[in-house]
Amino acid sequence: ESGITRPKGYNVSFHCNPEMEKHHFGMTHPMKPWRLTLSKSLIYSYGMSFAMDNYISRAATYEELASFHSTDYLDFLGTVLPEPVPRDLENQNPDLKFNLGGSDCPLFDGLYDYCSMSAGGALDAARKITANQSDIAIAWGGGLHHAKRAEASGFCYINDIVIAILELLRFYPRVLYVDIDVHHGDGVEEAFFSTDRVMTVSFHKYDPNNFFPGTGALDDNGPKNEHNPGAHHAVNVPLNDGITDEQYDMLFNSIIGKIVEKFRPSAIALQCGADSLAGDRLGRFNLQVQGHGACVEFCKKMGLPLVLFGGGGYTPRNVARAWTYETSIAIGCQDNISSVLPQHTPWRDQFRQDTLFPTLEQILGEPRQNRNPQKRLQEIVQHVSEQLRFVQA
Ligand code: ZLM
Ligand code: CA
Ligand code: ZN
Repeated sequence: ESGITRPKGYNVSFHCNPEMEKHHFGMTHPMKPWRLTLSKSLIYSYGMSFAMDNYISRAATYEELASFHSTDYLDFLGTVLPEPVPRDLENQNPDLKFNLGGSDCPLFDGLYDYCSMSAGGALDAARKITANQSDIAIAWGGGLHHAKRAEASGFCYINDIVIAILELLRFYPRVLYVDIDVHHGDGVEEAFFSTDRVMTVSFHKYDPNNFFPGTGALDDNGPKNEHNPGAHHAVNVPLNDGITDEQYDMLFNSIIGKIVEKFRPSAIALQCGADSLAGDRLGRFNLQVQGHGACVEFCKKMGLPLVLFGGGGYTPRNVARAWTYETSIAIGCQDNISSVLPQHTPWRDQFRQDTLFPTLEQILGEPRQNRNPQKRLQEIVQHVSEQLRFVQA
């Protein structure tokens, strides 16, 4: 009916858990799991489920979570309950265990279930890839890149990406991790700091004193001490406010192209945080749905097994547009879908405009000033090229 057909010999799998989407971080907290429901409903409205294998993902088990996280942390995460009466001055609470319970990482009902479902989807996606049953596996409920082994951070409690990459490493010699969330992918970078089997690349807004998490400078490339094999295997692309589709596309293609050539990964894990889009509540960039999607298209063109994760994204209508367009790219139907949102799309009025590709003017009124001089972007490409001289496949 939708005109979307499944190309023979090319498999995309889609992993989600509707239970995960029902959790709430709190009324005014920027992270809204409901954005996953909005995204899925747009994806389904376009009829894309007929061109993919669709799975309701399991919750990850304790043992699976413990492949990365400490048991002390998991035990605490499994037992903490939200405070019956909201504390005042919660920001100032001096003794947050494992950084849990502050305003970024609040305790809420069903927290452990939410975390294990996010990780379960990511792990299911990775396993579909390693079983050779999918060419691209999608887990929009994952991508929580800040979580550390024994610490919650920046809305992330469990690092589903690290857990999924550890699964990929059981089958593949080398995995490339790419992160287009507007924030630095510090948790994933740190987890693989001492191995040369994972190369991590994050593109992010960098302003150490004013933008979370403050890490990810151009020359932070992995500890260079004591013959660390992971030295030089962290790539950071620090950016300023207002970067455009054209600039991002140039940077992404030239950097990821060079890395794939040199590092020769056997699989790619791509975190598609949608807070790098223009008009995001927390983000600062001027990316449009097309520019964000171009990163997915470029990774797909590398012809390697690919896992797509979600991540940030705080303006739900834009998150839904980006992840819908990116699902269409995974399937390969991006040129055949209408740029007008389907008439029967649930919550259609949430989208404000009826297009999948709103213009910057529609999104922002007037675009944010671009603070990325071309000369600086060239320096970044140059630095990465020089860094890659130390990398051997
Ligand atoms: N304050 N409420 C990105 C993670 C970004 C740390 C400054 C909290 C917020 C933010 C929380 C309702 C990913 C910081 C911020 C105010 C210390 C961040 C609760 C608004 C609210 O209204 C809010 C009471 C909250 C949090 C804004 N927090 C904006 N930016 C960052 C974390 C996660 O996208 O990369 C992946 C999913 N935190 O800047 C503070 C330093 C806490
Ligand atoms: Ca990033
Ligand atoms: Zn983010």
